[in-house]
Amino acid sequence: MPGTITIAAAQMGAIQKNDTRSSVAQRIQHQIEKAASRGAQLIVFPELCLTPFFPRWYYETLDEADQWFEDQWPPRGLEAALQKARELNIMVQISYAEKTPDQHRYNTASLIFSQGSAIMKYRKIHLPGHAEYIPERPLQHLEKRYFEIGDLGFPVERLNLKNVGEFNIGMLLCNDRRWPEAWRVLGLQEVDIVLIGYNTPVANLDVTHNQPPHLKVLHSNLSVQAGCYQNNCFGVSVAKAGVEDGHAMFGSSIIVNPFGEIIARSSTWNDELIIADCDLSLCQVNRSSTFNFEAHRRPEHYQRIVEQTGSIRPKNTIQA
Ligand code: ING
Repeated sequence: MPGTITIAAAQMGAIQKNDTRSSVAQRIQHQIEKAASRGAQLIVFPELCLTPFFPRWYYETLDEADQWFEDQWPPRGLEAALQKARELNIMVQISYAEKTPDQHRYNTASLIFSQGSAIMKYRKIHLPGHAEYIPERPLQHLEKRYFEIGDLGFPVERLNLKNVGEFNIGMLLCNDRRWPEAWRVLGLQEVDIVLIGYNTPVANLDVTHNQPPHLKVLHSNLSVQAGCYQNNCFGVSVAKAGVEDGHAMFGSSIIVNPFGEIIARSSTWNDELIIADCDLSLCQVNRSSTFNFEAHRRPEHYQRIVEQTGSIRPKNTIQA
């Protein structure tokens, strides 16, 4: 039975278009050092933690957008911060725009183990927004233009960590957290901890409905709390917040336990570290009762979930 792992969610404030890589790397290293000094064994950074959320801007060609992509490992300028993490024996998850040697572009998260140089990678599967410029939108959201759909599935790896024991870890990115299917694929692999970075704008992405801002935070928290409760796992959901070049993104970084309870939350839109001791034995409680998948799931009735993409309403109408 695994023990307790201390996890740090390193929320980041805005990264402006003109911020230098060294200034961002210094912020990241500072959070790593602070987390380690507070006993964290794992630190999680937001989606696109090295750059602004550049999919809000339209670039005619991918070459123009490439300025925001990492085409080397470790990412340019991050060597010292990642070396410090190894010295302090803390695992680090960073997320960034990845350009592979064979010219593929992904919205990627990488978990760097504290021992050795091995990493675990996840490439974002649920890409929100659109691929072409839409003039009537208050804000462009061009992830479908710049990124390919992730090609690694939803991996879960089993790690053995000193002073903690063995546990299973998985990753999601931003919009993924809104899709219960993504959580369930991780849950069916007995994931114990799900790491999620996000950049979520306050402004409305939907031009037809003016959604009040408080619902943005509700839906972000709801998605993670439900995902954790229904899949017997902890969630570490980390925002890039603040106003980037005039565009506001909300914070509300949270750490959630397998009962769906928020056990730590941020209260600013700045660089802010939230830390929680996560007792991984709690993942077993509902896994052997309420959400014992083997005992209670009925896949023979779930065909639609895999066979259908869009929704299809009933063909016939009954005079009620
Ligand atoms: N951002 C947002 C997210 O899923 C979004 C996009 C916002 C979709 C609000 C729907 C509603 O949090 C990213 N980067 O996925």
